[in-house]
Amino acid sequence: MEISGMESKSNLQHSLRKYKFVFLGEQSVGKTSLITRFMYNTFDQTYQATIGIDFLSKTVYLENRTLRLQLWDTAGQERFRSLIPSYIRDSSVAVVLYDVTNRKSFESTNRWIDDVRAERGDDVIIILIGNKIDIEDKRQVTTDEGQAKANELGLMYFETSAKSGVNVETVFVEIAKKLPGSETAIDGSDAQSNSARENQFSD
Ligand SMILES: Nc1nc2c(ncn2[C@@H]2O[C@H](COP(=O)(O)OP(=O)(O)O)[C@@H](O)[C@H]2O)c(=O)[nH]1
Ligand SMILES: [Mg+2]
Repeated sequence: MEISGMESKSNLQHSLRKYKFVFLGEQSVGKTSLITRFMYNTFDQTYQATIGIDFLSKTVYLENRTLRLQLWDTAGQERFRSLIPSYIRDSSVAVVLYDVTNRKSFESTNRWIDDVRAERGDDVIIILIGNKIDIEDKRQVTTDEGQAKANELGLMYFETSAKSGVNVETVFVEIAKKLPGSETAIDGSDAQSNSARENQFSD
């Protein structure tokens, strides 16, 4: 459906396509920080544990398209892992993060990628992200290693710093360009327990 400038706000909101993004990866790799950088362009050094799963929404305008992104932040702790498959189930995009200064977090990305493939097969865009590239002197995973894994598994690959903001916008723009048309978009009927929070934070 064509979105015209004359349309009323409620109609416009109704016609927006929604895309569910899930953010996965070990605890402390920077999932919440990356989302916060993208949403509010801020960074908070203090660690705030994500409790379970929560989402925020953001509307983005890109190449004549208006997209509504639903960003699902997950906790990497083992005690929440059993929840993950049900959240992956209707996702359009899975963003799998590791910390470039923590090799173990890089190795554990395979588990998350396997979970996504198990639930979504090829009906999902998977992005591998090496975060915290501002900490160059403690780097344990090279850019080439990250790129090689992404190539092997057929994923998009980026390196970011949620702290400095480098590449964060680029990641979302490049993903948005790859988003398919309505066939795999989430429709408007996603009212659920998190909707109060969505309304609270929507822009
Ligand atoms: N130097 C640096 N620290 C980061 C970066 N991203 C996150 N952090 C820090 O790493 C810790 C964990 O980040 P958080 O976003 O909570 O990780 P999550 O558990 O994956 O959600 C926090 O202290 C953040 O401030 C980054 O790009 N660079
Ligand atoms: Mg978190």
